[in-house]
This record gives sequence, C-alpha cells and structure tokens, in this order.
Amino acid sequence: MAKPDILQVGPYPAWDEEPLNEAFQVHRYFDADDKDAFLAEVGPRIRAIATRGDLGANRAMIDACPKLEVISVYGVGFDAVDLAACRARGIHVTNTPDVLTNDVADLGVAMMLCLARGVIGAETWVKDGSWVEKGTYPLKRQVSGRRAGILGLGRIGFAIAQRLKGFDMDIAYCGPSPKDHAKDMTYIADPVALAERSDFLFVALAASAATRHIVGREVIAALGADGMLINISRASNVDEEALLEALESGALGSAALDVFEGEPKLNQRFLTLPNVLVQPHHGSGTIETRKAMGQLMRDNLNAHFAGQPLLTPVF
Ligand code: 8YV
Repeated sequence: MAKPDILQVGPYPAWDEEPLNEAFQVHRYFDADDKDAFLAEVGPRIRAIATRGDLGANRAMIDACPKLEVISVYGVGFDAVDLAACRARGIHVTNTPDVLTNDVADLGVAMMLCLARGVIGAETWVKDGSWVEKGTYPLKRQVSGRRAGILGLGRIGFAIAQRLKGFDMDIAYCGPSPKDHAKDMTYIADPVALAERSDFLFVALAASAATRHIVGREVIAALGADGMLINISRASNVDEEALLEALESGALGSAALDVFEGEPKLNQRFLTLPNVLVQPHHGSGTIETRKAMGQLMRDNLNAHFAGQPLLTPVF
C-alpha cells in the first residue's frame, strides 16, 4: 500500500526523521526554497501535517492541502495552528501533552534561580578574573520563602508550583476558577492582583487570542521594581513593548524569558539589558523528552492512518 503523503513543517532530531520516512512519504516544507510553489505542487497529495509547537500550521498551508485529515503537533502548544480552519474542515489536531511537563517546569524554576542569584554573571566574575581583581561578587536576591505567582495552573503551572514548595515559597495562582487539587495555594482571579502579591510571577498559560498580552502594562507595573517575570509559555501572552520599557526604566526588576515575538530573531533590546535572562525556547529541550514527544507525534499519525482513536487529540 502506498505510504500516506505528509507535510513536515520543520526539522526534527534524526531519531524522528528515520521512522517518519519509513511510515510516510515525507515532503519537507522547510527545505523548499520557494515555499508557495512547493505547497502548490505537493499540497493536493498531503493527508497529514507534522509540525512543531513553535511552527504550527497557518491557513495558507492548510488551504493548500485539500485532502488534509490530521495535523500532529510536536509540542503541547497548538496556538500556532489555525484551529478555526481545521474545525471548519473537520481536520483533527493532536499535540504532545504530559511528556514535557516536568522539563518545562524544571527550566522555569532554573531560570528563576539563575537570574535571582546571578549565576551567569557570577560565572563570568570567576572566569574573567573579577573575583581576584575586585573581590566578592555583588549580592543578589533570595528565592526561598518568598512569594510566587503562577498565571495558569494547568499541568505545567502545577508542576512549577510543586517544585516551588520545595523552596518554602508562598504560592498563589490565577486562572478561570479555583482548582480542587490546589487547596494549599491562594487563588486570585485577577492577574494584576496576583502580580501585586508576587515576587516571582510565572507565565504558564496556554496561549490563545483570549490570553494575548494578558501580561500587559498593568500586570507589569503591579509586579514592580522588585519583581521578576518568568515566561516559559508563549511570547504572545506578554506585551513585549511594555515589558521592554519597564525593564529599561527599572519599573520591573527583571525577566527570565524562554520565548520571544518573532523568535529566533528576538528584539535586540533584550540582549543589552543586564536584568534579563534569555533562553532559546528550549523548555522541552532534553533528549529524553524530545524522544517522547517525537514518539507521541508519530503515534498520533500512525493511529489516525490505522483508523484507531487518536492518543492525545486536541479535537
Ligand atoms: C516546541 C513548545 O514544540 O511544547 C510546546 O508547545 O513550544 C515546544 O516544545 C519546541 O519548540 C519543539 O520544537
């Protein structure tokens, strides 16, 4: 039987490419010089799109594939997929939840610790001889026992909270409603009020049109000159211009960011700020988790073409 034709939007690690090529006729969108011409040529044959959380699938791509049945996202976030276009045509969408929760939470907490304690600057202090020449490293800020806010207590937000409990932090969270499994944390419905009572504010929300710029001028001002923003979700959840202005003026203490508008080409203003820790969108970036994500992304495709129920459907 002929292998189903699939469109691969971005590269995967080698251990995913091989099994993908074995099971499917793979058309590599990211390798094409003229993307429109490529889509016009292969689109009519495509039955599935294999994409990534950071790349998604836009309407033009979906429209170019009239036989499209399923989009399998390698990532938990599916905000970059045009869901309305999929719903309108009955195209299934799958993602890779759970397998990456711990890694993303680990990185969020690591970023907080790293920035609060000045770990990167401290290493430079040793390596460039400042320790010998100038003496002790400037004092940084305490983490243990302080107040944390979590915007979005989903799987990842909850995993962050579990870790923060190990630092004896006073934890509050914000979301549509209080959660039964979070009775030992304070529920605050309003993001501005959450930011006001937080030293460290984690953004762990699934992004959508409704959450766009939820961390805006008011939330940033409420977090204040002593506060730290940690974003391991999506750039669209934060008003980047407001964030940059507040970081530059000192109205916000600091920010640890794994995601950026237009990434990987982020706003260069972030690069010169001493109160910012930047990371290359690698919350799920461990060998173990990426292998599990790749497996689940393929398992969803295989289930679809075998007529089996999807393992982790979005719809
Ligand atoms: C990306 C992510 O999929 O899970 C998500 O939503 O954004 C990431 O895990 C990653 O960029 C993979 O390329």
